Amino acid sequence: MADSVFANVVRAPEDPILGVTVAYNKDQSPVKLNLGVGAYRTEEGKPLVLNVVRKAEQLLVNDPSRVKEYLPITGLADFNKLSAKLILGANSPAIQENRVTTVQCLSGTGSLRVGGEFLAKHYHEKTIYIPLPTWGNHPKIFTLAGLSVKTYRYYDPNTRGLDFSGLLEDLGNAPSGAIVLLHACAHNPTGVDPTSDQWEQIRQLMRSKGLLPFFDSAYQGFASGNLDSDAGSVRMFVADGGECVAAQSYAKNMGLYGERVGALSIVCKSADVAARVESQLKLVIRPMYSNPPLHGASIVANILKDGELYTEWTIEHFIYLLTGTPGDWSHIVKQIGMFTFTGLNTNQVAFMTKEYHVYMTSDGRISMAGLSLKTIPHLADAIHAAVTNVV
Ligand code: PLA
Repeated sequence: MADSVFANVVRAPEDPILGVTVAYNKDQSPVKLNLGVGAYRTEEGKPLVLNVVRKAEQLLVNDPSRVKEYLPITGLADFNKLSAKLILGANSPAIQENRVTTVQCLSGTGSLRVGGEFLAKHYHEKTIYIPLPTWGNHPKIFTLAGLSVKTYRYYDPNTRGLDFSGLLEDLGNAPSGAIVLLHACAHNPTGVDPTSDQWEQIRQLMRSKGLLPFFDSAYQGFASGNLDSDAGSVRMFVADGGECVAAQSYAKNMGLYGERVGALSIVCKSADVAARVESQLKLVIRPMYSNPPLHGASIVANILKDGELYTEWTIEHFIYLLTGTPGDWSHIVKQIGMFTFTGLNTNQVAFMTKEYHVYMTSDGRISMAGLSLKTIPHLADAIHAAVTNVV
């Protein structure tokens, strides 16, 4: 047999986050626990679908007038309008003045990628600053989008809090016009967010240097439990009349992970600019995946536009935020969002996986949403053993 034409393809490593699920799926142990990917689970560790999502889905199924026609390149119009309102606020002047363009994209990741490619093509400064640390996919997304990626200091391991002076110093030294990736709330993986006063100082510094804010909003509702408060950082930057970019994901806050529902909004100075920006976004999207999927966006639109379902969503969502918070380490209580940055090192993580079948990313991040009352003792044992046996 002749060699494969692909014989020189080298094996790539598994993804640092999604690869944890691959390893977990292979484990046969009955006590195994997956705290890798940020996804809500029931007490039994099964994936959780919100009731309100089931209801909205049922409405779609029961409606025979619904067809499977292609969506426009920019996606479902209702979904886009409602998404802009969710992040910018119902009474946002920017929306009223028609100077926001919103396009439906493939969840948060797709929104970041489309936004990145648009900026690489049409924005004058090609450097994007991302926090250190950040979600592991950020540098890959923006590099492949054609931007050059640099970091700014964000987390201080000694205080397990924000390195605010480092952040201000690094953004202060960034070239004017550079793009800055900001986690709108519930920073992943650290769970550390700036206070409103700190956000205000960041805003002033960024505006004074003409730095372009690119918000990643993957956890709206997870930091405070309140959708509006969690969009406060974004709204602060819109209220000053300046421009910004925002990527939204419904993966976590509506539990729509696999439906891949998200939106990219670009807030511009005028309606005329927004229209031209949108025309170029279409040129980015069309050759990439032509147009986005219909089903998930229809679910979101149904929930967001219906008063009753909307209320149900906000309540149901909040209840799941309150499940399982183990440990009494003060940083765990202080850190917010879906994840806890435990401070466990790579060796301790490897030990916990090998000896206790507990799966998490090697940086020590655990997804709190993967825990339940039943599994907390097992995790506590595992952490105790790791901390006492492994340095
Ligand atoms: N932005 C941040 C900060 C994220 O944490 C994630 C997902 C995304 C964007 C993208 O999510 P989406 O494309 O599914 O909308 N982070 C997860 C999953 C939950 C992942 O890595 O893909 C995580 O476990 O970190």
